[in-house]
Amino acid sequence: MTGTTTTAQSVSTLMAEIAAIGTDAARGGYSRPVYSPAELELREWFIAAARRRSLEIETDRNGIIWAWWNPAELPLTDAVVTGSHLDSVPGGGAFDGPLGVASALSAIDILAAQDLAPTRPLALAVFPEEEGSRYGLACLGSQLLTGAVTPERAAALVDADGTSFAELAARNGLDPRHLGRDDERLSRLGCFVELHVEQGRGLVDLDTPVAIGSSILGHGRWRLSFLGQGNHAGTTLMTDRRDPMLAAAATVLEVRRLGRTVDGARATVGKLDPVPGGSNVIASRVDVWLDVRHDDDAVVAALVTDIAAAARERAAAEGCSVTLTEASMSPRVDFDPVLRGRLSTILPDAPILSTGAGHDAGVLKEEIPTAMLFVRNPTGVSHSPEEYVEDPDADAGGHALATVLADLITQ
Ligand code: HGY
Ligand code: MN
Ligand code: MN
Ligand code: MN
Repeated sequence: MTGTTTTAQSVSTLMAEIAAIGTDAARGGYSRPVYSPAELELREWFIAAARRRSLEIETDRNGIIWAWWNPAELPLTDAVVTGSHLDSVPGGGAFDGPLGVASALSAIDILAAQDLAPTRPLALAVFPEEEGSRYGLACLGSQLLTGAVTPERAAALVDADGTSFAELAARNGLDPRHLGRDDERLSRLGCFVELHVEQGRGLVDLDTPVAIGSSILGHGRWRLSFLGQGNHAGTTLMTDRRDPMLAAAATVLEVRRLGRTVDGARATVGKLDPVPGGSNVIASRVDVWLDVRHDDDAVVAALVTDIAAAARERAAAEGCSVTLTEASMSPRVDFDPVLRGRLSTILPDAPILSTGAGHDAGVLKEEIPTAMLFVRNPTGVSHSPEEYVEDPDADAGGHALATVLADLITQ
């Protein structure tokens, strides 16, 4: 037996422990924005579970939690890392993020019960603000770690309440002056394998519980701000208006039309914010958040250009103006072919699937070999309360992850 002092827990048991944390009665599903009470409660849950497993726990300068399983007391280099995120989208599902964290804990229990002779340390990592729901920038924690996002850019991000990330980070024990690329931390890492709920129907159609990831679509987020003339809904004649809501609404329809003209493209407006937002007020401004994805980054860029041109036309038609601001752009990611090949050898029955969802594994790929495992979601729905994983599949995912980790830490 190597290194644990707790009874082994299955993934489904661990997931049941957090099922009540961050439920959103108004929207349905879960709302666990980064550093919200719900996400902080999940962090505490993770830390307590890691402590019960005698893991060495530390939170780094960017708020990433690292829990080390290193029974052979090896030097902290060339580590095998697994984990995911605990924050969610508003009204999201139970599994997007937490399944990868629970699977990592359960995998440790499986490894600890085996007579392994690790030659590499193992770390569980929990990355903050993967969804970018609070600050609009996806994978903020892992992007700070690698330097893909500068501390200046992160510190200046402001949430809907006007709280900057610097302020929020300081409130949660971080020093905003020390955010950013962490070469010492990165020097310890050897490879990263993230387990995640599948956010689609691939495994349902293939009738199998676990897949290996091949690639992540290129994906970005932009804000279109339509500017018009705010005014009174009752005293302003229809002919006297410069209503940005109309320009925004027409552009949303254009996003769908243009998105449909490109094979394999995903173009979405999921958030629209009129200012000031009174029901008896003609808006002065309407912000529209655009999400565009495709497995060819050039196609993403071309589609955004076309959408921006359509937005300018629709704005001009309403006597309004529009500005386009890029919030984030993550290029297409192909996971490390050698590591992916190794996972295929270890899990020969696991099919290979690409994903349209971004992940911290996509960010870390710039620094170390990364791979992903996906677990069957019978609804095929994600970023919504209907997201689901059946217990046997959750447990199968935990065992598959443990099999992969056992191989990698003893290589
Ligand atoms: O939006 C995404 O692709 C991921 O869920 N953060
Ligand atoms: Mn996720
Ligand atoms: Mn997500
Ligand atoms: Mn992720």
